[in-house]
Amino acid sequence: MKVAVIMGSASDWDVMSAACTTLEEFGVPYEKKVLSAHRNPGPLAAYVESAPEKGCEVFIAGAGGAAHLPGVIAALTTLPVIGIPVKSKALNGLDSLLSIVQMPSGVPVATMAIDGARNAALYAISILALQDQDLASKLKQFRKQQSDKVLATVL
Ligand code: RP5
Repeated sequence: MKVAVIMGSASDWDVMSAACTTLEEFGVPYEKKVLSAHRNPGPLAAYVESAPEKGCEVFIAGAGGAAHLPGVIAALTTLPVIGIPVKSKALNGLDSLLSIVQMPSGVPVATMAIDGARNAALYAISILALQDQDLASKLKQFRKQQSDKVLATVL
């Protein structure tokens, strides 16, 4: 795998699945896992610390509420961590967003929009594309198709 996709609960899957389908679209090998920072701190640490041995180069982590999962992962690795604030029931994801985006200086998490799982995968792909010409070409082609689609719009 190149990317580890971690979510705090199976209830995050409806949002997080978009990251996985996007990675599949680009042929990026990934592994998905449900591991909670507060319910499974030990197994989470073991997973993050062993992921590089399996080829992992980027982490994508999604959580909602007091969403400390991406920050805890970032504390355990120097690999890039991309955080997805999952929309919560009580505060519509504002709690998740602020928990993830406001990382104290020294341990960064690249924070996406609320429920921004597709962009998380695209950002992971941009990182991997720095060292992978095929992936860089696919990404350029994707952007061109996206642009062409807008330009071809007839109202
Ligand atoms: C977080 O709490 C999870 O990431 C999820 O977004 C939220 C609710 O989890 P469940 O109570 O549905 O398991 O840890």
